[in-house]
Amino acid sequence: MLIRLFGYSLLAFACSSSFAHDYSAGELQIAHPWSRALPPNAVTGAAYLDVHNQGKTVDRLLGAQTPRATKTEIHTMLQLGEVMKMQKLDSVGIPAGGDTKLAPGGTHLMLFGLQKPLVAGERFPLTLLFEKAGKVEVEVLIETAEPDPHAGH
Ligand SMILES: [Cu+2]
Repeated sequence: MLIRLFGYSLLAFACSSSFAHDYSAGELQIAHPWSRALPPNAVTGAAYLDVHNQGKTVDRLLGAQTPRATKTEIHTMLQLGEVMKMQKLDSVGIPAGGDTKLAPGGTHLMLFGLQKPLVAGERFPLTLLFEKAGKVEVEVLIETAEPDPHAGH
């Protein structure tokens, strides 16, 4: 019951179109949260999304939580010689008037201790915590491949 402890956001709301998968909270717009479908034995996964900040000051993503995983961390990828390593971040900035993209190969939300396999087509709730915009509840769509940003969704 992690989600109950963490609480629901009063700031977040989904667009009215049944196909839209975007959220806004304060000065932030969050586009298409998604996660890659994984084999049933996978114990860790990742979630991705785009955040646009239409405000005049920077905001920061401080963390996230979902009942689908025991722990969620912000990670980035670091090139160490020949290998890419993941490194935990305390926060990630969303510049004033700018965008921050959480995507495969870059900054992502790491989901540790998956409570259920990530099956394509399913959705799960994710609570994002921003420094200024506060808590934002979104639904993560599980997909087999990275969604085309130019396709309507
Ligand atoms: Cu990671």
